[in-house]
Amino acid sequence: MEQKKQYKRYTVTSALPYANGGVHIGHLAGVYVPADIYVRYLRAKKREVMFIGGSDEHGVPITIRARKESITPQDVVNRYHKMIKESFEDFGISFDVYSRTTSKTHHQFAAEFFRKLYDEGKLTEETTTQLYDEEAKQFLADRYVTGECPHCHNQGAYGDQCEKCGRDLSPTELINPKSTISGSTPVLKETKNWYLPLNEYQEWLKQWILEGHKEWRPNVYGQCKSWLDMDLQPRAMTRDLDWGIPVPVEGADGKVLYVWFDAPIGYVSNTKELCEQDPQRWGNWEKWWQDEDTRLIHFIGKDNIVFHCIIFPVMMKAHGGYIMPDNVPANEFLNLENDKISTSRNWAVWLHEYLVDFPGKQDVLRYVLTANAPETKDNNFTWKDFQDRNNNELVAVYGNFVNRALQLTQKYWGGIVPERGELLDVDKKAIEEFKDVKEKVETLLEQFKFRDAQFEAMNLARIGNRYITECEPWKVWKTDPKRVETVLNVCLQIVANLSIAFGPFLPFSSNRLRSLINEQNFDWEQLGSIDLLPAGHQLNEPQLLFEKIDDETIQRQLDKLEATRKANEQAQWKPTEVKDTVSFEDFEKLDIRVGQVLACDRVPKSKKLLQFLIDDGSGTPRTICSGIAAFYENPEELVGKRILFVANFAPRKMMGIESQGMILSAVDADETLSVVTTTKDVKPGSLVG
Ligand code: B3M
Ligand code: ZN
Repeated sequence: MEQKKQYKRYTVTSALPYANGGVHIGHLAGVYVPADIYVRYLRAKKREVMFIGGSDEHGVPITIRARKESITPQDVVNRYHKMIKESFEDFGISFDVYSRTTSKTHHQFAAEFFRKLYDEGKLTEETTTQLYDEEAKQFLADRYVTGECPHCHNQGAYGDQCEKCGRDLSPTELINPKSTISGSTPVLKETKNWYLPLNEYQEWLKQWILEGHKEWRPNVYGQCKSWLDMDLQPRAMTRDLDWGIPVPVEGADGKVLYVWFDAPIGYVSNTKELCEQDPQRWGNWEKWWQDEDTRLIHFIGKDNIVFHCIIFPVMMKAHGGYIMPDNVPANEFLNLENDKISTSRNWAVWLHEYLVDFPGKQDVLRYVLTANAPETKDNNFTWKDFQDRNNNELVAVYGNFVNRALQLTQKYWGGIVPERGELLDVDKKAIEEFKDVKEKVETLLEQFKFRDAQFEAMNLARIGNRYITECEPWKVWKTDPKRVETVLNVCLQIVANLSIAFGPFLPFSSNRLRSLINEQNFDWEQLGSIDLLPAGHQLNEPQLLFEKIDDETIQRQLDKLEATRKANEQAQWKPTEVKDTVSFEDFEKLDIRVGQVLACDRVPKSKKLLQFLIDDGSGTPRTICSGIAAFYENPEELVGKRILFVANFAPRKMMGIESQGMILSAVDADETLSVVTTTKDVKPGSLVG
């Protein structure tokens, strides 16, 4: 739907990532690339816009990581704030401000915000019982309590969730709860906290969102509706914790503001910080947050919808004076090779690692993540798709067209833009086709349809490719050089248009393209024009805009993920449960012996079987077949080894060979097998027991 109102300026926020890890492709695809495309577009349209980012540096996960590494939470956030900020810069995420919630400005601002709500009686006080660690002398955040899940009896469930059965829990539901800080059993203790009575705002929220914002993305609107169809409950805005912003109220020692209270206020305090740094340029912060002529847009991932559409708006409404978000274009999730991206399992493509492996290829990733953006449903990133989109779209369509146009101009006219003569139908058709690219891209961007918008930009290159292929200037050159002048002139106009159209999406490539055509000063409004490069204009030496990515490079990434998967399997592996008790007599019925391998070969025509010839001490070698061929590439390596085998199984035929017993093997965590050997050179035939 069209936006309803003419706004004077735009405040664009993107979720503040937790400073307890790096950023990966999921972050970029979900939030930062679309937000960046949008603000680059707004700037190109000469709209007044502020793009706000920053690190979220409070919350329990940060304290847990600090404890694990025996450093302070401040150390943790210092490390990751720097790293995250650099990654964003590297990928051209063009924040006007990127600050942090541990800044002084923020602490003060958030505390004042809370204090105002408190003073005006907008918060309710409630005393509840919470788990308390008497040894560590502190209340325990949900994540600091583990115990047995009451549903599936997983022993390692957390106080907020059981990762095995996926159910949400509260820490008091756990069977046998333990504090992860001291290991002691927590006790229940009363504590007082301050709550935001969301229930009092339910009707207002329904009106504002369900009636007023039917144009929001269906996933966002739907999530809001399902919240608002239930009765909203008051929600605690303070926590018993020692990391965060101290609650600015008498008698609240040892309590901090809830991280989801202070984090969104971070958008505002970061604005204030920027305004104070450069008031000339930005004016005062109020104009960005409290002026009805400002359009507020939040870019977030779907797990943050309730905080940005319900809780933060209620906070701002309760405070008074603030504008409400006009849209919250939240994305769904991006998976990686069909598996959920996970920081703890290291199942991710980290931006800092990507740049080491693909230096200078930021735009390739930006392109692929937008082409495959999880706008309406969860989507999947695969390295194969990454390679295909690079090779078949960026290289074969965009890069190839630009290269042909520049190379031919170089070859025939020394890189000088030729005159455009009389236009034939084929020229007119191409020009007609790309004229409405501007309107298409704009309409789609205004609707937050970044995928489709980028597709339209690429369409310009497709038009160019079709046109140049149809006109075949390299053939016509011999017979009609005048005609070639016209064709190349049109091609070069399309090339120049591409540098404008792709500007918001692929900023690095657009800059390079502009230096190749030796013209930096295009205006977005010129998009669609056929007079961007005047005849006689000198271009620079042609260079490739994109390069192919080969199979080995992709294979290396797949191998890296495979190694991660293996490592995870190993880390998660637990021995199976011990079987039912058996008597010694039962055990004694088994005749297990030591044998020495005399020969070991693959059984012809079988992928599975190895044929062992064993010295079992009897003087007659024994043949045993074993289905472990997959685990021994060179079966000969087993020759000479002392192994264990069951000697009293009835013989049975396998692939026509009579097998007399069974070789004992151990099953490893990844289900690979290893033949069991002895630690001393025991005589073949010796009993095992
Ligand atoms: N740090 C959660 C997240 O990174 C949170 C966002 C805060 S936005 C104010 O998903
Ligand atoms: Zn469970």
